[in-house]
Amino acid sequence: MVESRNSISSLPGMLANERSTYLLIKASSRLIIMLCRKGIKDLSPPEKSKFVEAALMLKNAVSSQIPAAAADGSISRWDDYVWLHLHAMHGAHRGSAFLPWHRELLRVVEQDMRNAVSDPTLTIPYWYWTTARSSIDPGWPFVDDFMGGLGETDTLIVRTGPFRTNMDGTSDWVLHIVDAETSTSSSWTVTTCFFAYQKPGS
Ligand SMILES: [Cu+2]
Repeated sequence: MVESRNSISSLPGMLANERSTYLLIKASSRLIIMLCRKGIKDLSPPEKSKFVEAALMLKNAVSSQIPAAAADGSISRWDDYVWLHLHAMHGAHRGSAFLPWHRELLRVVEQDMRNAVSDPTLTIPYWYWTTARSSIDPGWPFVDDFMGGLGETDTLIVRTGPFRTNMDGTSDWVLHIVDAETSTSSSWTVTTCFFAYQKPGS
């Protein structure tokens, strides 16, 4: 039974910030706190920057933990997930496993992101893509303080935002795991799909 829905800030001493909403669920005699993921438009600027920080931490500061992924070039935990997604492509897509497989993947990624920034309330936001379809919508993810812009028209290389590739080639989001089958185009970074496997060229 759902008891209430409120800001976590009203639970002093438990999870002391206002970043997420929660559901307080009564199961038998226990109260369970279930964090609720938000739409992008409902994220505050600090929430956006914390999410970006967590992604960059997994990409650059937390080492790969899957030996087979490391053997394929993964150097970080984020690379691990890109590798995992790429190698699960046929089993995790176009079938009944699609939803549960991705749900579990995101749950694990989300927990890793929380650990990376020591924030147990961080949640992966939603993109309501059926309504947030252009930059005039506050839920549009491809902005410079979140996923970055759409990228160059011809190369698709992202040039703005925290995941950009600079004109001199430097970047905080260097691609290490690539899809050999579709390697002709430029990079799809997180700006294209949160867990899209990535193509070389950035
Ligand atoms: Cu997938």
